[in-house]
Amino acid sequence: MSAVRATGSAEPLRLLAPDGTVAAGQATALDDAQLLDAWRAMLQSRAVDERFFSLQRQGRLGTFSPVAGEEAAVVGSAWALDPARDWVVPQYRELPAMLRQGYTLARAVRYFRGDPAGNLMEPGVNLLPYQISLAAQIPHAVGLAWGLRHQGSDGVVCVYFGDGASSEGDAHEALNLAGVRRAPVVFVLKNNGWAISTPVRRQTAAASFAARAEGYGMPGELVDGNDLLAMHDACTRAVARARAGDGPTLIEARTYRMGPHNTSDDPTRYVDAAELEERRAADPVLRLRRHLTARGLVDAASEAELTARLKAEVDAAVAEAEAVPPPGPEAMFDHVYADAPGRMLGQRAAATGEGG
Ligand SMILES: Cc1ncc(C[n+]2csc(CCOP(=O)(O)OP(=O)(O)O)c2C)c(N)n1
Repeated sequence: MSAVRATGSAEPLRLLAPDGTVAAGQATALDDAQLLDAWRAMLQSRAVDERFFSLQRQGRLGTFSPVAGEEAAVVGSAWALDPARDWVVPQYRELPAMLRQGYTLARAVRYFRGDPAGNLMEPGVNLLPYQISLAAQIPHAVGLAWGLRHQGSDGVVCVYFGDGASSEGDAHEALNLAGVRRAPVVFVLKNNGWAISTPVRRQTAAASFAARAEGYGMPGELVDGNDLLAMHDACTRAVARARAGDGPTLIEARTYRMGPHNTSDDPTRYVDAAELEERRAADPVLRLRRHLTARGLVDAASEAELTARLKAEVDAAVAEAEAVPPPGPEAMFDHVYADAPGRMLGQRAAATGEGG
């Protein structure tokens, strides 16, 4: 593990160079099996992005936000958690972290087909559902973490949010409360350069989001979000601190959204083509491939075989989800209130044609 660095350090923590070499004097905390598992998760994410995009174009899936470009930020952080006791609170671009907690691909497909059952977690899956209302998940994460402490658990909550979400009042309130309560939270702010078409320079006048941590009385760390090893290292230290009762950490993962905001977006209208090309060269999958190849852990044949297997798994999950009958209109009203008010019962009756 690298030494704790000062809050507000101007240069992002980097352990894995773009050419795939590890910085001199740094040991890889992830062993070969863990590295290969992280590699599998990153390739799985690419396979899911590709398949879900095409399903949306065929009208078989609703709006979907691809992860492409952010795999190392998501996988590196999630692999620092213990899914048996730690929780993940996602935004909507962190499916690999959700899957590691025990969420299934078939459930994700159901979610994106508009089935509320896609948000049901099996017992023991320490995960909150996708959150579309920006930053609403951040106070939930702090409350969850604070509650875990009251229950005597040493569990840690890892909450994800974007540079856009960081401008919401909820983000400030949650970070402040976590600092005051020393809640065991790892805040992973994925700065991917964009909030739909708003560039990060219009999101903040500050040089880094990590520097905000000081104002909340917690450590902050700026990390190269395209570096699996650096993300894992920073998050491992943050998890250890939180577990030991030393409170929250804010990690800024500096990464890049290589694709569109979602399936309804056309980034060619606002992303400079030269910038995109440059950032695609820093693709986290390419970087990890170089590293694993040099270590003799993967080659073109093993990658092709793994990719084929992952694609088949995605297809099987799609088939499983599509075999479930779609929910009826009553599903819109379930789980909204314990005791639905009269006007909602009236709407339910009108939607389902059950009179009223
Ligand atoms: C409260 C709220 N306001 C606005 C939106 C519309 N909206 C959806 S995604 C998005 C941008 C979010 O950017 P960021 O948090 O950086 O995450 P990213 O999509 O880049 O991963 C906006 C403005 C929303 N979903 N919720």
